[in-house]
Amino acid sequence: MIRLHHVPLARSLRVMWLLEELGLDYQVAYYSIRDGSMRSAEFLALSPAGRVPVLEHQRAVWFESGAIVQLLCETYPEAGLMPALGSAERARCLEIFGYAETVGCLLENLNLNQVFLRPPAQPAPVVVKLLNARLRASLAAMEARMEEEYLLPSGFSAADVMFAYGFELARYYVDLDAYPRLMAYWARLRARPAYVRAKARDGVQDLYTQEFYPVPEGA
Ligand SMILES: N[C@@H](CCC(=O)N[C@@H](CS)C(=O)NCC(=O)O)C(=O)O
Repeated sequence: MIRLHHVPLARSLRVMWLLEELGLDYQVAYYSIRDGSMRSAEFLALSPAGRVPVLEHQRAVWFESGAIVQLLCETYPEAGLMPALGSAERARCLEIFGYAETVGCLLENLNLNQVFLRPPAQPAPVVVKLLNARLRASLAAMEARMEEEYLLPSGFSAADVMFAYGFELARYYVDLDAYPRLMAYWARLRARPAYVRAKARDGVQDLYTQEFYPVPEGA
């Protein structure tokens, strides 16, 4: 039995996409960040910080998207979605796993300021401006390195699943046309049948109510 605990458009989409790439059967338990369902005692027993993703995999329970992605790749090595232990590409792959969360944390902080704060709380314009600049710099660095079709020279891998999720979300905060190589890369990834299947199961997101969140005036 495999069950993914998932919020539409959250980091659990990384795991959903990988499960589809691996061709595994899985159930999905859907949550919302807004309705309190992730603060239930039952969910907190699975996820100490009350976050998604959580993956129940046979008798194991795994949290943290990067760890889950790595564990799945190691459990199903025949899919070849992570380079061999000790190889130079493995090092690059793990760097990208971490980098994906550098981007993920910037997005999370932008979300807190721009999406989740409710009046009378107000976003801090200077903080949003700084987060936005850091996000643009993180993407620009990847744009500069994007020389191959995928992030690893050997081809599509779990590193793409980890990083591309954040690139997809960054569109709410930055103009992605500033990164033409990443845009072409993202178009290749979006066309993958496994990604299309994952999006079909993702569900309807209730996080973003605008197409774009500019840096507030006066920053
Ligand atoms: N580093 C963790 C972060 C997990 C995380 O923050 N998930 C968000 C959704 S993208 C969440 O569950 N947020 C719930 C909340 O903030 O209450 C991972 O990669 O799994």
